[in-house]
Amino acid sequence: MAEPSLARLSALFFGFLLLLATYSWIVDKGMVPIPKAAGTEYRYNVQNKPIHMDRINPISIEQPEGPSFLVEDGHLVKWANWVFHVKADHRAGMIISQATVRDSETEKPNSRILIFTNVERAGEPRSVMYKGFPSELFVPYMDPGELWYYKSYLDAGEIGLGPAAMPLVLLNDCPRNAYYIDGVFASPDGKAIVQPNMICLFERYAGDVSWRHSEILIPSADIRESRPKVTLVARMATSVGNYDYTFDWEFQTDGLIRVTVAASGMLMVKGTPYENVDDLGDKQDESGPLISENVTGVVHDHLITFHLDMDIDGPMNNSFDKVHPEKQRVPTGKSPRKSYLKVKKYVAKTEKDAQSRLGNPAGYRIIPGGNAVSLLDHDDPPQIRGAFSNNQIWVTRYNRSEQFAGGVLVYQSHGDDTLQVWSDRDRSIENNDIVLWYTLGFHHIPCQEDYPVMPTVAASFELKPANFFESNPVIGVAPIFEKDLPVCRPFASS
Ligand SMILES: *[C@@H]1O[C@H](CO)[C@@H](O)[C@H](O)[C@H]1NC(C)=O
Ligand SMILES: *[C@@H]1O[C@H](CO)[C@@H](O)[C@H](O)[C@H]1NC(C)=O
Ligand SMILES: *[C@@H]1O[C@H](CO)[C@@H](O)[C@H](O)[C@H]1NC(C)=O
Ligand SMILES: [Cu+2]
Repeated sequence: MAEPSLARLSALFFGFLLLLATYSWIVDKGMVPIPKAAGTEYRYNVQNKPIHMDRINPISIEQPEGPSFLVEDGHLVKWANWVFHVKADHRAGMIISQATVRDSETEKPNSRILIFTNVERAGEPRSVMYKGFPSELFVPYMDPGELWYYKSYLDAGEIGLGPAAMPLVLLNDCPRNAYYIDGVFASPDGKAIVQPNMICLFERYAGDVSWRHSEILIPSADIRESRPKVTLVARMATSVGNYDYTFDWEFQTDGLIRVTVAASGMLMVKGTPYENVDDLGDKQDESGPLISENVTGVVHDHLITFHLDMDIDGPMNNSFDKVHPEKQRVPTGKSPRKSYLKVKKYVAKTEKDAQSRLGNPAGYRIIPGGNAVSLLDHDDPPQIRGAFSNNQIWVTRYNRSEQFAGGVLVYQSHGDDTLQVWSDRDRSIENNDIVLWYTLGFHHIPCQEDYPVMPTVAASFELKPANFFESNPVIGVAPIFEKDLPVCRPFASS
């Protein structure tokens, strides 16, 4: 038997390297029919669609005395009882930071300051959120086939929501009363580039009610109080390839912050030999429904994980409470009632304790809205990289290196620097500087109406004061009267 020579060993070694280097190949699965382009035009100036509905007249809201917000130094926004900082960011698109809300009941001697119109405002600004932004946007496609299995995107880290944000479309992306802010980014050669009109700020009045009460028990008093709900919205829209996402941060005078993500744009589609579901017979197209002739809309998820560094009354001594409403049985004979709901509360001590689907912290509650949890197996490679979507809610100890839920460097990452990994360290989060992470999302099962461009689908969550104020903070706000507004009468009532 010949001794294995060094030459043979090195040949083996380099052969192995060669094997690694050739671990890529071209796959030809035959011809896929290219669908016809008919009916895919969506530009207003080019398409020629018959109009099938009555015209909606141009619409905007009136602000006869101008907007009620101020933008100082290009970024500091002051409106009603809120002050916050807004900036364009390469990776997160838009970051809201240092949000404080003024509370009239925490007034200390000499705390009155002059803001805006030289009118004294009572109370102290109280810290609510140090920093909030979409930290990652995970879009795994559900086609395990050879040509599609790798399609699972981490849009914030791989592409950047900032540079993909084109200028907003005036009057259509934001209403006429909007104020625009430019984004400034570094280009690959290090030069600054300006993205004009990337963020808009506007006051929204959608005809809703902020609070109301009519006194029915004392009819002689004729008490009927109601206030219109006016909010302030900071918005940006990003076009990450085929998809468009609009991000809204909406501030209410009652202390609530609503975050909404709205998805529109184009589906990522796949060619198929089928023109009609009848052609499929007993077969089912594994990857998604037929949405047009020879076009399959591949099923996928959109999961957006927000980094919410809540600093309720300052960075320190924040905790996360989980509040469980639980059904209780009344012991027989104790009451005519048989059951009632009891709220059980417990403080999450460590990071693993706070890995829950729902939770209500003291001070501010997180109120989930439309959401979806990833249904991929935890050991599936895309899910290891997107492991921050394993839970809907996480709470971690503040660490300045842990900003982006998929890790600092996500391009071709293996998932060793995700929120799941950080949370598994199980650090103490009670009475600490903590960060809340919330995942909002959609399972997207395409349908014909999503083609050629899909109508906007939105999901949101709310950060709502809970025992933060002493009482309803908007009681003191004045109602509006006809004399405050320009003459405007509905046609039907004139
Ligand atoms: C769909 O594909 C078939 C081939 O499988 C082709 O004959 C047909 O023309 C295609 N139809 C359209 C509308 O592209
Ligand atoms: C935080 O809590 C500790 C006790 O847990 C207390 O000693 C400290 O004063 C608190 N700090 C603040 C800023 O409230
Ligand atoms: C902060 O985060 C980085 C990255 O996850 C980690 O390496 C480091 O150990 C963390 N520090 C603490 C104190 O947890
Ligand atoms: Cu989708």
